[in-house]
Amino acid sequence: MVRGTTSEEITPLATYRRRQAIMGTAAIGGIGALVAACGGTSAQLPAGPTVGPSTTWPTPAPVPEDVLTPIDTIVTYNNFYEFSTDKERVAKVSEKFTTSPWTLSVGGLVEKPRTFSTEDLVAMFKPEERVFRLRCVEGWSMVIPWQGFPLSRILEAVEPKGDAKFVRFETVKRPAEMPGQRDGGPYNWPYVEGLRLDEARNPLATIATGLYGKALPPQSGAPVRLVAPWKYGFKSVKSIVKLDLVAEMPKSLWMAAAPDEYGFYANVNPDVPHPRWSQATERRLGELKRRPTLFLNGYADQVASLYEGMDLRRNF
Ligand SMILES: Nc1nc2c(c(=O)[nH]1)N[C@H]1C(S)=C(S)[C@@H](COP(=O)(O)O)O[C@H]1N2
Ligand SMILES: [Mo]
Repeated sequence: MVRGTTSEEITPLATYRRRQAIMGTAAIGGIGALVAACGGTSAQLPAGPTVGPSTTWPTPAPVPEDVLTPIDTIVTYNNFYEFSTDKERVAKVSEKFTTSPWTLSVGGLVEKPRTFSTEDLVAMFKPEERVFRLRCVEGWSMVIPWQGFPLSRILEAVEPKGDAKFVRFETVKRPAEMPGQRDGGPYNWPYVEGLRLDEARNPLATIATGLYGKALPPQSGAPVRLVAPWKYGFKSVKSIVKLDLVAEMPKSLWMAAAPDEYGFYANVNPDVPHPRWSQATERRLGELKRRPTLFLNGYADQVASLYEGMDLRRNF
């Protein structure tokens, strides 16, 4: 059962925006307090100030039909297999996960390899709020107000070399704290994901450090994760410690575990069924009726040009 789905708990986007406009950062503190109040979500790191939309990070405005998913739902219904395959247990199992100190090492085919602390990332790249839809390959979706910045800012700082063609992301490997990494099973830890370099430079490719105005709680991928809203959720790798520029397409954990079901691109596409189910519709958490899934999760204007000439029919 998904909690936090009664209509009173749902904040329409317009109301949320209005509250923010009226109360300024106080509203953010108030919303953040909600995160802390619901057990196991206390965040150790400040996300830094949320500032208004910037012209240097062009992203589409959220559509008015999108209603923000309540924070209780976002932080109690999670896919994070390192902790548990039970979505409603991830928050509890990840409660004591050490997210500070934390570093993200960026290297591989770059001129200026560099290790950033979470504090460096926040200070250098100044997270802003962006609302994106998240569509899981399993057929459910949410609408989440993230704090983040474009991944391209990190890339600019390290200066990819000419032969760099892909970005490879790696989640922390810490079996002592992550029971899912001790369980054996079909997964070859750490969780690895990747983007083509031009996808990684698209303004929608976001590095998130917070949600609802508060630092990410562990279950949401603290302290730093990818958000690639036009792709199925599994591409949005959590708790990243390593980012490498590479020449060859990285093999993701899911490509290794189930190559017939999960590919590299994993672009949201209602016309390409998963081998075991249709992708034509989705259940927006908090809604009763399924809704149609949108091509590229509704972000075609921003990202369709990346795939010109590609056969998207096998693009699962
Ligand atoms: N390291 C890691 N990242 C991960 C996952 C995971 O199991 N491990 N699950 C993915 C999947 S399948 C989804 S749908 C999203 C879920 O993000 P959320 O729990 O914040 O909604 O995280 C993705 N990132
Ligand atoms: Mo997912």
